[in-house]
Amino acid sequence: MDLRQGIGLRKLGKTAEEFQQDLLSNLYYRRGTTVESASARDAYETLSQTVRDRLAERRARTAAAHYASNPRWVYYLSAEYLLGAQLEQNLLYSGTGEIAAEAVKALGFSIEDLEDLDIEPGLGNGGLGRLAACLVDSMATRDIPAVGYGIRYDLGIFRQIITENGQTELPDDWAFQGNPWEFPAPDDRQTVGFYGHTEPVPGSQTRKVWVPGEIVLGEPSHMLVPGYGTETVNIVRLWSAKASEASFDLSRFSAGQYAEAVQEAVRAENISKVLYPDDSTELGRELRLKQQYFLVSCSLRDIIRRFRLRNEGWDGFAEKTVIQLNDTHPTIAIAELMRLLVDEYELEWDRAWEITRKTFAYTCHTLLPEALETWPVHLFERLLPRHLEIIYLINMLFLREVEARFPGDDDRLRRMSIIGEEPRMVRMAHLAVVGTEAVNGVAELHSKLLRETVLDDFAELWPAKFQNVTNGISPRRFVRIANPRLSDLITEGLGTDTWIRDLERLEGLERLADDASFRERWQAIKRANKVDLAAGDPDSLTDVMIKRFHEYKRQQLKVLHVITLYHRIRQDPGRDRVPRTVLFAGKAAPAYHAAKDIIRLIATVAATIEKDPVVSPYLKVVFPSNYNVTLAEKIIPAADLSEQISLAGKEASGTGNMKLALNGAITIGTMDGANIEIRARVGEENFFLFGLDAYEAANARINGYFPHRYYEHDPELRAALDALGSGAFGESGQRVASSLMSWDEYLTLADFRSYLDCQEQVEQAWHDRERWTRMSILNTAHCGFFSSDRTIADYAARIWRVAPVPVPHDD
Ligand code: B1N
Repeated sequence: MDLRQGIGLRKLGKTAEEFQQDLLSNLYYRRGTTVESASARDAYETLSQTVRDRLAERRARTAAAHYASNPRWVYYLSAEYLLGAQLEQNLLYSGTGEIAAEAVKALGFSIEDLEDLDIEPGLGNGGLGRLAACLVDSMATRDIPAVGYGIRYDLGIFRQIITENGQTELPDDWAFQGNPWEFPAPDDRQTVGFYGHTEPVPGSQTRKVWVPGEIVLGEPSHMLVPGYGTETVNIVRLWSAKASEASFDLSRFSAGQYAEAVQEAVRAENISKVLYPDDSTELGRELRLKQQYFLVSCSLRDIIRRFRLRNEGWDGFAEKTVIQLNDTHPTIAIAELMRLLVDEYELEWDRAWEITRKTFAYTCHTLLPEALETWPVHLFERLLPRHLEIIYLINMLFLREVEARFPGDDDRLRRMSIIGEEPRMVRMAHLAVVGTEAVNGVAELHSKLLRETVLDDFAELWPAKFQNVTNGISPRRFVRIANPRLSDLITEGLGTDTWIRDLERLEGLERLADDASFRERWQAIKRANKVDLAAGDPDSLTDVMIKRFHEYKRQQLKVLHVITLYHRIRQDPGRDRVPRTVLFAGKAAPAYHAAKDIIRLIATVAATIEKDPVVSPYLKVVFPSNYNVTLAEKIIPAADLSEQISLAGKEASGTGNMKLALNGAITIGTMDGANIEIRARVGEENFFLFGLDAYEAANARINGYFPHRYYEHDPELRAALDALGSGAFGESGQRVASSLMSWDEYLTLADFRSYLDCQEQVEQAWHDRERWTRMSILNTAHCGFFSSDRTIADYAARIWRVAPVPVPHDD
């Protein structure tokens, strides 16, 4: 199928000469400059356009194939996307890497120089946002008709600078110089209402008219999401808030009141101004609820518009549409679809409810109580008055259902209600469970704990609704792009590169773990990656902990380990030791003071060790600034040891654990999240396990947990905490110590000894480098399951019930 034939459009060429021609043409006619005066920026923009054009052609064919087959669609709603840098990915996915390099060279630049100008859109916080990006990648790779919807924040996750004083935050104006990967689509703009009041509709029990008090426009633009090794190119559609023309107050402007004249417009556009920089916590702020509703309102209207292109009426809607809610952030969509169907399209309530419930599915990403979103009823009532009425009605009918199943069980009604009492709150997770067809957790343990704890009443009522879909990661970005050396060796070893699309094929590496020359090359690649990273001695054990800073993840446990190593070296300087480079990277929410104290403490410990000539030959602590997808791609290939040391039962899944294991790092970890599944696959002899399990951890307080006891009974722990308490590592260190000694919410001290003993085993294994390298190869070989392609196959088969729609080739 060649869409261009009908309109006589020239086909974009596959040769280096043709690519070069297009590059020059873009340089002259779109960029408006010449070869002689082209800057690196000109070259970057022009190269990006030239690559983008090749994907745009595939995008047009994809859209045509989707239109022709009128398929069932997946719509992924997420407040966050961490897509990563686009240029290298799009060169790979369009197969233009080599010809592009040649063409760019002729302009006097190298691809690597231009890749440095390719800024990643940091439209997310951490794992949840990056998961969304991996899933859209895999949906395209699996030819699933899908659109990802999100918010185009002007300012992404803050830029972090680490100094001896800890973290400072700067705004991330990521698109300051433009974003060549984006297609604005102002024609598809939507209108969103907020505030106001509702009015009854005469003769109707359920219909209402909502008269909003504020109107904001949502303007979409999209980024292309190509599949790997297939023709499909899907999109992620991101909404920007724009003030309507009417919000500019011309009369005030004319009277010289310039600030007042634009006040309303500024307020409207603030909706998509900045990403909330919190992760795994909930910040009950009005602007955040506004963002959520803005995303949902724009996206649902767009989904309905798209449905109407090929379908009439509402009968087919739930058959043609599945909307996946990425955590509770877009859950207001359930009330919004009801509002659209009942109020605007005048469907009967029961029919609307049947359609709504069939359309949505919900993924929960946490167990932490502080991350379960709730909104004060009074805030909801003011901002979204009609939605609150709809939620009340949904709740009443739902509680009737519960009452029928469990008559007289008032306590159960209270527990399950969508509205919590004292203070009155809307519980978004309850709305998400009630209004969807399927609910899933993100790793086996997490899904089980959801059923047994936070959502137990719901699991009892609707057992079939609850499922597990273990997370995964894109093998393209986190192996092929991040680690080209290892990728080439794997391809050579397996005799094929099909593993990039079919990651379970990595199993074929198992037999190569016994091949001494293969092991030698494997080890040499790890070393070369460490040289590239330039974080420390490439022959030292590179021990990495890269993730958001949160007390439940227990960076503080790692710090206690580092301080203990420091003490041991000082006490016995002559002994032969395993040299280690401990690398921390990650951001803390700006208002999360305890996490920022831990960052500052690490910076102080790093400086103290650096200055100490006795210790520094064996131990180095590094903390590069501004951890993001781009930096992760540099660190992960260089890691020997992967720290996954959260308190069991707290990390829903983790995905960094998968990225590191797939790149041959060996995990030291607890029985938490997906660690358990990694260990089951790589084998217990290839995984360093320590600590309490989730049930032991949950029972610890019940049985009486006194952190002081551990302090008293463990001299090394005592020495570390005393050093912190003394102020030797600054005031942050004192605060960290006092928090650990007084309450220790995440049982750090309880797991200290087990963790230290386990680190001794790590060093034993490291001494035997042949053994270590074997373990490393086997980690990669057995982690193929953690491809997000498998995750998507699971969602497609068990939750979405969608089939792929192949896009025909161009010749
Ligand atoms: O989602 C990831 C998991 O791998 C991690 O274990 C989990 O911690 C993470 C509120 C969150 N859960 N909840 C959030 C993010 C932002 C926000 O404002 C909560 N992130 C996770 C992918 O499943």
